[in-house]
Amino acid sequence: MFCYQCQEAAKGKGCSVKGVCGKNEEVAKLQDLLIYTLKGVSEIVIKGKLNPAELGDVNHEVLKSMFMTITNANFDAVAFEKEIKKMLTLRNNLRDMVDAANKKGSPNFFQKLLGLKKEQSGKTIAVADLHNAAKFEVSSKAEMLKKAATVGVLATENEDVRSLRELIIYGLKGLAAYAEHALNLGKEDDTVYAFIYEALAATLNDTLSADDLVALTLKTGQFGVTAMALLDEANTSKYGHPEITEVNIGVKKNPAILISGHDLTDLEQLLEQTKGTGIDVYTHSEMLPAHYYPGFKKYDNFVGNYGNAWWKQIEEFESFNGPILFTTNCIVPPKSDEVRSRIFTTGASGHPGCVHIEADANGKKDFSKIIELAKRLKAPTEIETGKIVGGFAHEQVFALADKVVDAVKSGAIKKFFVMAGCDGRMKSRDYYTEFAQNIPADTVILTAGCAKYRYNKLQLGDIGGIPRVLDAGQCNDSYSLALIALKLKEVFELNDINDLPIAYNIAWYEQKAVIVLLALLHLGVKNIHLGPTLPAFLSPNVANVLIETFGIAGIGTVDNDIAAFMDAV
Ligand code: FS2
Ligand code: SF4
Repeated sequence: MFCYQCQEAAKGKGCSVKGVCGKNEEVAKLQDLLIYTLKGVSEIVIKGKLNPAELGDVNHEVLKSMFMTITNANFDAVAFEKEIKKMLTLRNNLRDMVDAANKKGSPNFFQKLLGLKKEQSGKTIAVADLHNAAKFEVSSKAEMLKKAATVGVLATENEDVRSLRELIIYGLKGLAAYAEHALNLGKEDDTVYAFIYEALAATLNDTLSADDLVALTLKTGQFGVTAMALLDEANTSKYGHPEITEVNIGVKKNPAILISGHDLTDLEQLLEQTKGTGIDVYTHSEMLPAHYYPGFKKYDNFVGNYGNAWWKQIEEFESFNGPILFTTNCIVPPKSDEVRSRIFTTGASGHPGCVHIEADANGKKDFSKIIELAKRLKAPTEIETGKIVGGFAHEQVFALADKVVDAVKSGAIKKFFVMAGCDGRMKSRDYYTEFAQNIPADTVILTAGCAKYRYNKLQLGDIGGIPRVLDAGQCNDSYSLALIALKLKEVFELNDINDLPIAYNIAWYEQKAVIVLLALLHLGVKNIHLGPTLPAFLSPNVANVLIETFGIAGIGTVDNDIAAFMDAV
């Protein structure tokens, strides 16, 4: 195996024996083969000139497949085996579709007479001309693993081409995750599917230059913005705009279910099914921002947030005592059978030994098994008390715009720090807590994603009633932070988003942070600092392009970085 898609890649280079995340060799290889299959599907769509608007099931399954390969989403080899088979069937159906269209559209007698080529007469691809990704066949797991060993990341020999291809693929994985959440709420955009096919197919194309791939990387960022906007629209049209909300971090006396991950439709269904049962529901990690939506406030049993960022779950799930439902990443493989027996997965997530709950044809999920188990288990053990405040997504901040603008004009707020992204278990991430503690008192942190847990429980106070940590929501709500920046640019009548008193010090871990980064680059944001380490998948040359073109930098010491940020603009 070889995997270097996340920030914890072994020795800063890549995991080659077992993932630091817990992913084993078999799952890593099956993930590689699934991605390869998706590239083949994409080539057929592109070369066969198929219309993504007519490919419903294929589009949806591509999103799910991509999402399954995101770090910490799915550790279940059986689920990958099934998904590869499903995608191969869909791929072969597409090929047959193009073949049939070819036959129908072959030049007729008159076209031949006029010298028209096949390309001018219809959808034309000969199976023989397709890339192996669009043609290979495997029927057993052993064959899958054998094939996978030849098609992984290292199959691309040139390290710069490999780096750019993987940067695009990781961005697409994040994009697919956001598009899948939007889809679950009934919102989709065919241009997003069209781009996924274009970009995946391009990663098979050996004739593309590094410049072509850099352009495609930026286009990935453009569609990242489209997907985040789509999800924002899906979430807010269904559940209302997030508003300032205090969330309880202590516990109540009832038995309870903990819900983790990012999917709000899963949460809604769980709340509907637990209503009136005497079972409370707590959010975990990236699900915390659900409390900010008006649409969830009507549920009396939606009582608080339990624990911290994903990587602390080994201890925190022990003390939660009740069942846990993962709607997406980030799963840490449980250490005990007892905890494993309390973990349920759904959607793209999965783990061997944990019950997986599938949706029916209408997207409905039956969570009764989780509820029954909760009734038999103890209430959560309290691990902390108090409240945290959040809900500063775009509309809420726009409502406070006058106050914010006055504070900037009067000098009460000197700078904003965008500290969105992910948290992780590396000790070096203490940097972010220290950074938050040490930035001047006249600065404000804008956050989103699970990165917030490094400082959202510090008592950093407020500036004239504006809290010094403004949490917009989940990692995808980084979109809100971009809208806020664009709004401030408009209010202050600036030509360049980089002239605002906003500094970007982003923590990354998995591939959703990659799409957030690419989206910010597409929006013209420069001088983003990325930590705690730069991605292992950036070759020195590709890293240089990012440094020279966009001013991307790593992190240094807290004191030096704060001094440099405060000196800039
Ligand atoms: Fe955090 Fe994990 Fe949000 Fe990532 S809980 S690192 O999934 O996407 O962020
Ligand atoms: Fe290693 Fe990260 Fe890949 Fe897991 S996802 S195998 S930790 S690089």
